[in-house]
Amino acid sequence: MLRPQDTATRERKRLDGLWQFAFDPAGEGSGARWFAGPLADAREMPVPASFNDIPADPAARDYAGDVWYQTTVRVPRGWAGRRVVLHFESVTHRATVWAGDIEVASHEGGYTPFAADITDQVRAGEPVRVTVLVNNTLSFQSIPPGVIEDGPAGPRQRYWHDFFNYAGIHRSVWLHQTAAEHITDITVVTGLDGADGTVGYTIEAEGSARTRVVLRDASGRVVAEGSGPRGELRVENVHRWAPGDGYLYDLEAQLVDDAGRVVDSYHQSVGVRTVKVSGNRFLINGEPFHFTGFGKHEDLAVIGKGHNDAFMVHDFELLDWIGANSFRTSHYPYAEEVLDYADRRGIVLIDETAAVGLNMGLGGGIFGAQGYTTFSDDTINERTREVHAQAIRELVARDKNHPSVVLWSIANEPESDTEGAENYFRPLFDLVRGLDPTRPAGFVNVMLAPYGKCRVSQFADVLMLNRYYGWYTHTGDLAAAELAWEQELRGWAGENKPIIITEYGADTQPGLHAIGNQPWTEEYQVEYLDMNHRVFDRIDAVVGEQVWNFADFATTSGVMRVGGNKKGVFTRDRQPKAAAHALRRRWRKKI
Ligand code: GCB
Repeated sequence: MLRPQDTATRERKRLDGLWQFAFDPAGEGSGARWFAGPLADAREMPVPASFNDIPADPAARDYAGDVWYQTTVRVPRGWAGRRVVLHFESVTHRATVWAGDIEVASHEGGYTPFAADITDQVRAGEPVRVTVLVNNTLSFQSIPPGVIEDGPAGPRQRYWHDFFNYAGIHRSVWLHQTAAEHITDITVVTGLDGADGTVGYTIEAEGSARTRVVLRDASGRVVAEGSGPRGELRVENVHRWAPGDGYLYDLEAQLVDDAGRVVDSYHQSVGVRTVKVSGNRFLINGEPFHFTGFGKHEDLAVIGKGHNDAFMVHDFELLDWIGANSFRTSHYPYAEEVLDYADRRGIVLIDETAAVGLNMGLGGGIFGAQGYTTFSDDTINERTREVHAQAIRELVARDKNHPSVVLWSIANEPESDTEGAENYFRPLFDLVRGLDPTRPAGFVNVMLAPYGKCRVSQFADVLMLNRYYGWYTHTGDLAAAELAWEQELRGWAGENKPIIITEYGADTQPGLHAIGNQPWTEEYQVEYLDMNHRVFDRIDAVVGEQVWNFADFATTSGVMRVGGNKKGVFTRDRQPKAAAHALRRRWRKKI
């Protein structure tokens, strides 16, 4: 699905701002037709933002169920005769949308876009009421999963992932218009041929107009042209997209009618680069690449998972400051602004689905409900796998053209040491490979399925490991942790695949100090990271190190969490802990 753009033929209007909002704990709004008029007893709620932390009310924070958002927008006068579309970049976790009294869309999955053609529901120059029913509950058939448990004080939402279940309209909402004949999708695949580059393209469209493409360099000079819905362009002496050098070309796709008029125009940025796994090397443009960076979160005080440009730009400045060349979009697809910005900044991404917490053995009662079997007819089952498959399809469809994305992660820390896991994941790996044969794919392995026990890593091109030796095991004993960690890693290194350590980290309370070996102190976080780095540096197959986490973030409450997860190298408001300076010394030396 193409993101709305302003082009020579298209216009868009952003609907962000304060919307009307109401909780619907009884789930009565649909039956009572709340969409058919102004929401009763509504309060104002910012879009984009999570609703949870906006009211000063613990019940709002922990709310599970239906909530309603509503706004009224005037369709611009000049849009008469045009195709009008309502586009949501993300609504967490599911949504039903009405334009006026008519239901126009529903969508499952909290982190990918969806749209509705509302041409028949609107008139140019007239207002239209837009109502969105948002539901944030997690079940065994949602991605991520969860369960509502009945307790003595009423139902409670539980889940197996270690970040707060923020919900709401998290990203921008657009009204946009195109011609009836319009481009519906663009796919680009780039290659290198000596000093030249190739840009394969496929343009999908509604209607019978001819397709034309023009490729311009960053200065606007035309470097190649083509016609027809698919083809390959050649760029002499190409300026490659590379880590640290986010050079982008602009591919303009046009639909041209019989009279030679351009009826649709869409701009797709293109970074010309290749990605390949060869033995235990991860190659970008044929060169071995070593990932430095973090697992991150979309997580901010007050606005929760709402996208915020100021924090995005600041976070990328901090990545640059610390010498990070990459991050993982743990544990869900991030806002498209972030992907676009990573393209322009030359930051390398591991792009992850929201399949986190498919592991009922994790957490020892700390993160969520216990006593379930992960894969079974009553828990994570075939229906869940179909929801998961759809999440993979929507992720690849959304992000396939980003040069920054070099690796798909189809799940974080699922159960992976059982036959059920093997059967669950085999078709999902087939799916992701079929959708995108140009990028490697993997999943993130958990320490409960160590080397020798994991039955899913056989499907992965790259081994992504999360390990907490010296934190969750061997706590406070870094010497023993170092031995155990090296021993396990040497096993994985025998697989002849690249290994990226996608998580290693220690909770750290900023300002807490001690001479040595005291978990939670700033010194311990530094010593813990140093120990890990000694291990990595001894093992050739390790091609990446991404610390958990970039910044402190919100979680459910629990005895292991002090005001959230404190494994950040930066605090939640982006102040460096001692570890940030230590990482900077290592990563800025260009390992
Ligand atoms: C993990 C998870 C991550 C948690 C982290 C932790 O393995 O992937 O979501 O936040 O551990 O800090 O426990």
